[in-house]
Amino acid sequence: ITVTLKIAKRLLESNGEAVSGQQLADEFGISRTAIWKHIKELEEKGYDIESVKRKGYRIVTTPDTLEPLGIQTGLKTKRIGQKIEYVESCASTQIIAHQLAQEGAPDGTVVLTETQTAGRGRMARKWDSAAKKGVWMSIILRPNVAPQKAPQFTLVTAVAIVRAIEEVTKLQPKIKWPNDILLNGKKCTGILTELQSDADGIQALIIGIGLNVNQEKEDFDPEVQEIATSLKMASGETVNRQKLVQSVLFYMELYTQMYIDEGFGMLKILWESYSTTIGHPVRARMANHTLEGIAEGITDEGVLQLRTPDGKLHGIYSADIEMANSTS
Ligand code: BTX
Repeated sequence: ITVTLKIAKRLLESNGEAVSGQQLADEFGISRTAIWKHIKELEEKGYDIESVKRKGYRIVTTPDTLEPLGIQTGLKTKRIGQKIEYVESCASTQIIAHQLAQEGAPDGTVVLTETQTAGRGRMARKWDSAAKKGVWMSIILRPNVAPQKAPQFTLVTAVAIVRAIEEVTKLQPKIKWPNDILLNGKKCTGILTELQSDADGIQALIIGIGLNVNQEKEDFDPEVQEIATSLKMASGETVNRQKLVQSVLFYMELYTQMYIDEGFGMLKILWESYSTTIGHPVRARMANHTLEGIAEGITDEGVLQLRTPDGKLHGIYSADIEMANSTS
């Protein structure tokens, strides 16, 4: 990173205390005038820096970007996010992450962008990714688990995101099986888990997360305006995307490690506690038939258990779920 960014990092790590120009000059081995020029450069980049007389410089706010410096300062993880690939714009962070994984990127590598021109959902659906209003991110994990354990990472990711949203805002999101996170019944987050595997097992999991943060209704594509929401629309407050990413990465590290070490048990309980589906009558639309019944729970494999009125229990692997008002 450049000297300018190193100075920003130094100021951010002083926990709100001002650092004098002389001290910075000594530490970086350059003149006070040179320090002042770097400070001006940071201000041009969008940093709000206060210069306190006789005390020095203090960063009041950082620019609203997802650049690694802002994310990594104050990041409480050991693995996830230690390496961040940031691009201002791209087709899809999934494409970049797949490429990096193939080139050997380490476990925990994160790809972040401000906007995607070809963001994707499951089954080649489109993911609307408004510029600078959301978090468009892919995480590369290299867990030493069997390929059939991969689908649960989507459920574990959903729990991590709900916890992060709860921590950073006052909102209480719900999870709709398998991978939607909802606020007031509308979708605020999508998760897409993809796999690179060979005869030896999982080479890499590429977990794509699309989190609507500060959009207004009109920032969404017209075709999703009625079904999508953002944290700002639901809470009425602008949300700091850096803090949100830090929190998501923290819970991702905590819960994916818990899943790898201890299995799905505890996480299943957490997942079910956040779910809108479990305990309710639902309609599951599958490729060529529809089933209605009560969603009783999920199995350790993440399969939805649906009991139809004739008493039979069905395992649902893939479907679109709607809440049904009655099971008759
Ligand atoms: P999904 O298939 O469950 O959901 C896709 C559907 O969601 C779309 O067909 C559309 O109806 C709706 N939709 C599209 N955009 C939005 C939006 N911004 N908010 C709410 N609803 C929307 C979900 O797939 C998985 C999405 C993963 C997105 C991330 S972003 C970073 C990474 N890169 C990438 O290309 N995809 C992932």
